[in-house]
Amino acid sequence: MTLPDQVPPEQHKVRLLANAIRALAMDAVETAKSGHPGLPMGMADVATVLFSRFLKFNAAQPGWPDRDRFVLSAGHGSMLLYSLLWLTGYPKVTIDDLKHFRKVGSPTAGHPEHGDLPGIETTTGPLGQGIANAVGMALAERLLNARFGDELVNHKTYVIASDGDLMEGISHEAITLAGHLKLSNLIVLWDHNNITIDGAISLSDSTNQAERFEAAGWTVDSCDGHDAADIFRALEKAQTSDRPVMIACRTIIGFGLPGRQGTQKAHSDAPGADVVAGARKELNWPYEPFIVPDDLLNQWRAIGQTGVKVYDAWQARKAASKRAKEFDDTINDVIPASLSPALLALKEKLSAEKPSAGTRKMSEKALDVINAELSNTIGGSADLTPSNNTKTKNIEGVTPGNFAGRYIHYGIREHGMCAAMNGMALHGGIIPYGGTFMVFSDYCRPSIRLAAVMGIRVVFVMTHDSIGVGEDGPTHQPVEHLAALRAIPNLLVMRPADGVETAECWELALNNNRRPSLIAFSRQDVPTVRTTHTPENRSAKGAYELVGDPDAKVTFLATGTEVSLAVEARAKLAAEGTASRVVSMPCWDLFEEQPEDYRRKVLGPGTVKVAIEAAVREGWDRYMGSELLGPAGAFIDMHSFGASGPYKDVYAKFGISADAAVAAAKKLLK
Ligand SMILES: Cc1ncc(C[n+]2csc(CCOP(=O)(O)OP(=O)(O)O)c2C)c(N)n1
Ligand SMILES: [Mg+2]
Repeated sequence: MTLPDQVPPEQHKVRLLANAIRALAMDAVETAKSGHPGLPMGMADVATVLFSRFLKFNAAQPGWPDRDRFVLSAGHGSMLLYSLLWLTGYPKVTIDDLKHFRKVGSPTAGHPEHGDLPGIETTTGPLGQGIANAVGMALAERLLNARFGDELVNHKTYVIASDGDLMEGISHEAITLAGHLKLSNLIVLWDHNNITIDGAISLSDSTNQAERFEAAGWTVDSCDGHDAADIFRALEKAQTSDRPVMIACRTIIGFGLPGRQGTQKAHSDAPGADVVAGARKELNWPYEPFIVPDDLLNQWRAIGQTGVKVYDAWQARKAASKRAKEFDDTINDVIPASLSPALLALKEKLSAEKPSAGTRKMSEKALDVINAELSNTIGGSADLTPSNNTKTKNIEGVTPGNFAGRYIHYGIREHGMCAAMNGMALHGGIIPYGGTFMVFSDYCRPSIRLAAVMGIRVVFVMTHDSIGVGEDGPTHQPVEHLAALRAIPNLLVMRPADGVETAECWELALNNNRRPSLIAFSRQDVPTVRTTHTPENRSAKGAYELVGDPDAKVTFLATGTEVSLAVEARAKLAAEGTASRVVSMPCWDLFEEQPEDYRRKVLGPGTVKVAIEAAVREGWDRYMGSELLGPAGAFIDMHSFGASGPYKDVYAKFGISADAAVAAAKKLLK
C-alpha cells in the first residue's frame, strides 16, 4: 500500500514496535516450553516495516478480496504471525490464545493452520510449501486482475521465507515458474540469517541465492534486516518491479536472546527463565510477560487500521461497478445452477452413444462442459497436456505477463503445480485443476496432503492410473498409489469407470468446496458401463449396485477400468447359471459417509465377494470379510510392480481378468 507519507520510518520507533513481537514470541515459547523464538525475533523489524508501511490490509476485514496476502512460509516462526494478528487487532485472536500457544484446542497451533484464525492465509510448516502457495496466490491475483481490472483486483503477495524454504526442492519449481510468468506482484523476504537447525548454513549449502533468483528472472535486492530505513528502501523499490522480487534480509536469528542470538540455539526451544530475563534487559523491555504497554498497543492497533480508507474506497468502487455481482460470485466460487443440467445432458448422451474410450478422454468431454459453464476454472498440466486431456478447446493458455487465458503450462513441476493450485484456491475466485500421470502423484503428495489438511477445493487430475499405461512400464504404472492416496484423510479419491461416472465425479469434485478431490483416469479405452441414463448422480454415494440379480451369490466389487471386467465376469457366471452382482465403487470416501444400512445393502450380505482393482490390496479388506473371521473374499489385484508391454498383455501377465474373477468366485462358492 503506498501511503502518502513516504518518509522512511524511524529506527527507534520500529525497534519498539518490533520488540513487542519479540517479547510475545519469547514469552509464548517460554510458557509453552516449546516452539521457535529465532525467526520471530530475527524478522520482527522486517515484519514491522512491512505491516506498518506497505502491506495493504484492514485487520477488521480479513476476508477483503483485494487485500495483500502475507504468507509466513517458514511456519515454524508461527509466533511472528500470531503476534502480528493480535497486535494489529484481527478478529478472534486474543492474548489468551498467545498464552495458550501450542495447546490443544487453541487456535495458535505449533505451525499456522489455515482456518484456525482469520489472517492465516495458508497452512505452513513443511518448508517450501508456503513460497509455492504464494506463487499460486500471486497468479490468482493476476488472473482476476485480467478479468476485473485494477479497480477491483490489484494487490501483492508477500512471503517470509527462511533458508530452509529456499533449500527445499519445491522452491526451485516455484521460483522458476514465478519468474517465467513474470509475477511482478510477488515479493519474497528471505530471512537470510545463515543458520539452520544443524548450525551454520555453510554446513550444507553454498548456493548464491541472488544469482539463483536472477537466473530465474527475478529482481533481487538485499537489506540490513535490522535497519528500518534500509528495509523500507528495499520494499519501496520492490513496489514497481516488472518481475517478482526477492529481498535478502540480513538478520540475526533470535535477535535479543543473550547467548543464543546468531546461533542455532536460537532456532527452537524455550530459552529458559534466565535467558528470557536477559533478553528483557537487552531489548529494554521491562514489562511483565504478555504485557504490551497501552501506547505501543495503540500504535499497533492503528497500523491495523491504516488500510480502512483504502478498503472503503475499494468497497465504493465495487458498489459502483456494473460487475459487482459477477465479482462476488467469482470470489465466492459460486457454481452456476446451469452446471448440473449441462452435465446431465452429457451423461444422457454418453449413455446413449456408449463410447469405448479412455476415461481421460471422457474427462476432457466433461471439462468441455464445465469450462463453458464456469468462468473461473483454471486448468493446467505439468507438461502432459495432450496426455492428461486437461486443455479444452474453449480455453486459451496463459503466457508470461498475459493472464487473460485460463490454462497454465506448469512445465515439469508437479510439486510446484499442486502447491500453486492450493495457493490459487486459497486466494479465492479460482477453481484450479491440474494434471499429471498418477504415478507422479508421489511428486505431488505433500501439497495434496496440505490441500486435504486445509480443506480447500482443488482438483488433482491423475491420468494413466494403472498398469493400463502399458508400454511405458513399471516406472510409469501406479500400483500402490490408490491405496496411498485413499489413506489421506479429507481427500476425495475418485476412480470413475466410464464417461458417465466421469461426468458425475467431476460434478462431485466441483461441488465439494470444503475438500480437495483427486480423480484417477485411464489411458486405455473402456466400454461404457452406465448404459441406462439416470438423472441421479449415482457416484455421489461412493458405491452403488451397477447391475445385479436378487438371488445373487457373488458380489464383484471394482473401480475404474476394472468395473467392465466385473461386468464381463458376471455375464460369464450367468452363462453358467450362477447369479451375481456388480458394485462400482468410484469413491470409497463418499461410500464411508453413507448410512450403515446402505453400505451393508450395497456390499451384499450373504454373497461371496471378489474385488477387482489393478492395484495393491491395501484397504480393500474392510469390504471383504476376513481370513481370520471369515467369510473372506478374493482379490484380483497387483502384488508387484507392473511390466512394460501392450496393456492387454500386461493385464494378462498379472492375471487381472474377468476369467480370473470368475475362477475366484467359483472357488469361494465351493
Ligand atoms: C519439509 C521440512 N523438512 C524439515 C522440517 C524441519 N525443520 C523445521 S525448520 C528447519 C530448518 C531451520 O532453518 P531455517 O529454515 O533457516 O529456519 P531458521 O532456523 O533460520 O528459523 C527444519 C529442517 C520442516 N519443517 N519441513
Ligand atoms: Mg535460517
